[in-house]
Amino acid sequence: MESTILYSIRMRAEHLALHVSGAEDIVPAQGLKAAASSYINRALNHAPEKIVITIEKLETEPIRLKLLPLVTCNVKTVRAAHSAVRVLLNTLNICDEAVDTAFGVIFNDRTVAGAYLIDANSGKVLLTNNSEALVRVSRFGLLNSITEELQHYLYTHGLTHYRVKEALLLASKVCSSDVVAAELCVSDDHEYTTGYVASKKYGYVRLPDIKEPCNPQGGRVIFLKHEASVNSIIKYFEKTPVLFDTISEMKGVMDLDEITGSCNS
Ligand code: WAQ
Ligand code: MG
Repeated sequence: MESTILYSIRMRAEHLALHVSGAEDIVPAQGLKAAASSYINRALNHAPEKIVITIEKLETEPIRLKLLPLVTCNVKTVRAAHSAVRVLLNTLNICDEAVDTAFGVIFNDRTVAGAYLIDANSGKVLLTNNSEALVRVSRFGLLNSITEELQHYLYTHGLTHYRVKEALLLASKVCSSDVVAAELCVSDDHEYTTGYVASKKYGYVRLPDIKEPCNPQGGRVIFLKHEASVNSIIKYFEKTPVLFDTISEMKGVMDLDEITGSCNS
């Protein structure tokens, strides 16, 4: 693997000038065709007017990282899921104002194509050059030799949707930064009602029923421990290539207090 030339391959598709599908990976040259073809198939499910595939040779070796452990929190209603979000975020030292700001930017009718950065202590949406610091997390992929193993673990827990794998990778890159307290995600897909709270401490915690079906609202928020390094953290999220080469524990369904309790030692 040492001297293999690697490429970042990214797809985005648009329908009525809105982003409707996206995907990305880091692969060697011989993996590009298969990746491009699967991305085109995926994009075609969204009746796109435009599909953009970008392929770029990586100029630096990707950092090798471990995926977050995964667990599904036992919540049965939207109300219970939202309360679990608050408990998880509060135990990660994210203040109630920050949780309120996050719910406000996620559950509204404005669709954006990136994640908001919110200060965990003040609850303020962070700004760069006087505009909201929306960040598009990019340049991450899964080492080919562990792709099947990860698929196997996910399938064992009934997690067959491609969204799970991709969100786990994205969240694992986000939480690898020491200035990140947590990430909160709600899909903007009408029918996809599972979201997550990810953090170094609790891993990737899936929350089924984070919204009602037929709700097109959604979004992502990254909570930062302190404001100082917004520009460098954006650069890390957007540009630094990260390749995941190790899988962490994949657990089944657990109660919230087991999840928080098991890590509170
Ligand atoms: N970087 C930053 N923000 C993004 C990115 C990105 N690369 N891609 C999407 N977003 C933001 C954007 O605001 C979307 O509106 C929002 O996230 C949701 O994106 O069962 O499907 O692609 O474990 O709809 C998570 C749960 C599914 C999976 C996430 O998100 C599971 C999902 P979506
Ligand atoms: Mg979506």
